[in-house]
Amino acid sequence: MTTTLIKNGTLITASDTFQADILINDEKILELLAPESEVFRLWTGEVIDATGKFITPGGIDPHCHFDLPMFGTVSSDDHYTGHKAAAFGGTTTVMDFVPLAHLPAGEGPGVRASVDAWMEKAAKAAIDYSFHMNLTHFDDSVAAEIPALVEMGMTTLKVFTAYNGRLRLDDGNIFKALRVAKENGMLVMAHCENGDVIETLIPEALAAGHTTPEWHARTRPAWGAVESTLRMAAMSKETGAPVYIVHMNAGGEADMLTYARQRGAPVMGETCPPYLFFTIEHLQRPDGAKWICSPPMRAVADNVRLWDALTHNEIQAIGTDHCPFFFDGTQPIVYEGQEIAIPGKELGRDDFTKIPNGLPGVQDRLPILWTYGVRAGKITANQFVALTSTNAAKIFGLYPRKGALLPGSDADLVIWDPEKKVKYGVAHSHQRTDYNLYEGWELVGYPEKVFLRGKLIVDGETWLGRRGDGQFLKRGQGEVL
Ligand code: DUC
Ligand code: ZN
Ligand code: ZN
Repeated sequence: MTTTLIKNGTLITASDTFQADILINDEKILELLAPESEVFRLWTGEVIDATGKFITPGGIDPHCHFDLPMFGTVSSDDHYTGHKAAAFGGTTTVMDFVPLAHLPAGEGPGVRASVDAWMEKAAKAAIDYSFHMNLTHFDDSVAAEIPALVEMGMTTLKVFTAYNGRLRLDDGNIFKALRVAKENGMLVMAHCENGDVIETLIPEALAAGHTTPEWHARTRPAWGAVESTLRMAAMSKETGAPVYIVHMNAGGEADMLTYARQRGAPVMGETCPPYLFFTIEHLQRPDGAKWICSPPMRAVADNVRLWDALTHNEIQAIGTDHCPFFFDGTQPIVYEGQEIAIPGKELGRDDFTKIPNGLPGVQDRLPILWTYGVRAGKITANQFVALTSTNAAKIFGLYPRKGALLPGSDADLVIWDPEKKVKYGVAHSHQRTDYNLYEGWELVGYPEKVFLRGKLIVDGETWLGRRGDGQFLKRGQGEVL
């Protein structure tokens, strides 16, 4: 049994900021006591002095894609490298999505087989993790396997209103899936774009000779995301099934979310940092492929509206949609002493439809939001904790084990040096790719020590975590916030 005392820190939770000493016993927070309390004055065990430091619960990123095959390649962080990068950025729990395998006829719908295959990939986990199930086809046999997911602790399904003929379910099947989710106490996550409009615009753009990255955004219009968000909210209200809109990118989506919530729809929303900072103009740069993901970057007015929605608590969580690819996957980088190159964005040099969709971000999320959200006065430090940790723990059925600084919670903690200045970028990042979206950005405040269930896994620039130490988290029913 190991016990550690973290003294003199300023604790920041989703609701309060206060001075307290934290006693960690093995994997759990045992006690929070007022500074200089009698018990701790007599303490002879290990002490970490956090004078002048902030302490937050470990970040929870509910939206990642590790080791995901797509576009003839694979997202370049796996369940070890992505977890390690997350930890360096102060995140101690991640969730990623299990693709639903299409098995040959007679071999069942494939839900269990798909989960088993993903469990194997995640055996190298370095932080705690959990899965969502992608519902990319739906019929009675799939519906019959859904209760087994709940037993396995996977209480979330993801549906897509885009990617026709691949990932998309039509509205009728989404409606039926929502009913099944409601019966089983599950949450449905939704990727909202208008698949029919996209599939019309892409061939037209290519036929007109438009092949550059900006056409990725031009063929995936914001209004499609807006109406699809309202469509999902309408089905949520009709069925009573909670819905979580992932990666909200258009300002109008925030309007629709608020409209629906004010009318009692159990719908919640997530945005991701790139949608707060970048626009279609980034796709017009010579290296515009670095910003290609779906849904795409929008306009400054969308950045502004999304920030406003965060300030006013209209959006409940900030995930990353971490799905990195190399910018130039023909050139190796060195990761943990080994050269590695994974085909990436160069696959679409002459055709935007062939550029792998996805961005790095699992490490960047907390430090970028601290400086450019909290220090910039857009969100408070308590909102920062709510949006990046506590709300996700509640929504996804992990609270108060995760996302809290409470006696009995897992001792997942981040000790921040609020004065540390960092010129951020790829050299500072442990994400396994050759670029960073925030290259050269000046940060003030950075995670200094990160604990996973009481174990110090990041100490400054030193990695103390290990492959296989991450635990699969069985989640219960979440809350509608
Ligand atoms: N969007 C991306 O850009 N990549 C992975 C999945 C997604 O929805
Ligand atoms: Zn998506
Ligand atoms: Zn995603």
